[in-house]
Amino acid sequence: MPLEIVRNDITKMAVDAIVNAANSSLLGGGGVDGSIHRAAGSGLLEECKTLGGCKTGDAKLTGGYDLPCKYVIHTVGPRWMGGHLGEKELLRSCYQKSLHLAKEKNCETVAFPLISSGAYGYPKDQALKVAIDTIGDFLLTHDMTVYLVIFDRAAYQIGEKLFSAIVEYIDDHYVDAYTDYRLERTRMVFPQEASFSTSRAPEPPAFAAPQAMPMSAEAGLDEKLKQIDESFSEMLLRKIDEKGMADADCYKKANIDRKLFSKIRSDAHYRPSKPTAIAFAIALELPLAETKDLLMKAGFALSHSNKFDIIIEYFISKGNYNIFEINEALFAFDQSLLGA
Ligand code: AR6
Repeated sequence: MPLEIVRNDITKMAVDAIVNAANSSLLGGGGVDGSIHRAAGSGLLEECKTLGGCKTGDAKLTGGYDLPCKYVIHTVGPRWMGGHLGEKELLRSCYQKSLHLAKEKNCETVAFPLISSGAYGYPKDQALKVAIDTIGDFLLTHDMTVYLVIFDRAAYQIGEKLFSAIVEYIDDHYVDAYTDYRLERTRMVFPQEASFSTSRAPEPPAFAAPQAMPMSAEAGLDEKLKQIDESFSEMLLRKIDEKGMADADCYKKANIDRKLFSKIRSDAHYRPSKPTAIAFAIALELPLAETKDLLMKAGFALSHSNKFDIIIEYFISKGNYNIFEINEALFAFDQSLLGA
């Protein structure tokens, strides 16, 4: 998955480069900076001393020393001063400069902490949004796997704040689903009676024992199999063509790795996971009914009995097809992310 949000300690990430939320001296400090220097050993500080510091919004690169990564990219985030002193642009610049440095060094995997969101006081919900938007923009034109590492989710109140509309939507639709489910059960158990009856549920129908298939039925099955419907990959490729999209635009918008896309392209019977199938529906900006058709090709449905599906439905119903924003919401609600 090109952009993945994970919960981890960044010093444990075995990637090509990790990014350090440093200060302009580059000589170490607290927070993630302190942890990175401790885990890397004294060689890192020695190299940092040769760099002549770093401006806010800029980034510099060193080796990884005892860390499991090849490089550390040190960037200096802005201190939060209320949001009117160019903090957002400076924070965007931290991500952009770091990503370009990583690209120059041919890094394929890079992990970022949530820059400025600790000692520098940038509100975490806004810091997360800037991170996701900026990394997302970069990934539209570059192939790389970027991990956004969230350390202290417990202290992290993004769900309610950023997504109150989604909370409301989930509440409404969960209630509907629950009510429908109760009604269904009542109908099943008590077909003609009032719902307070204590009668037992009817037995499920017995299944007939499997029997050997007669020759003519076998021939019929052969015929049927020849008329098999369009597969998931076939429908996907057709829709990409119909939209006049380039393949790369589609898989990037879907947060899907290029290699996986080529696999899907070359295998007409590829069975994607549900988050992958939905990711393509989002990239293609399909309305709800067409999303459901595409999902059905992969053997999935959208229902109102789980949050994941309701969140997807919420974004589609609002016409918001930004996969990174959807993932931000899915992460806030502890759901699987879209892409692969
Ligand atoms: N792995 C991943 N994320 C972490 C880790 C870790 N091991 N430790 C902390 N975080 P901060 P800033 C998260 O304060 O706000 C330093 O003293 C943390 O939860 O490290 O950019 C520097 O020297 C928070 O969300 O960086 C500077 O003086 C995020 O990393 C100043 O702090 C950033 O918190 C920079 O402040």
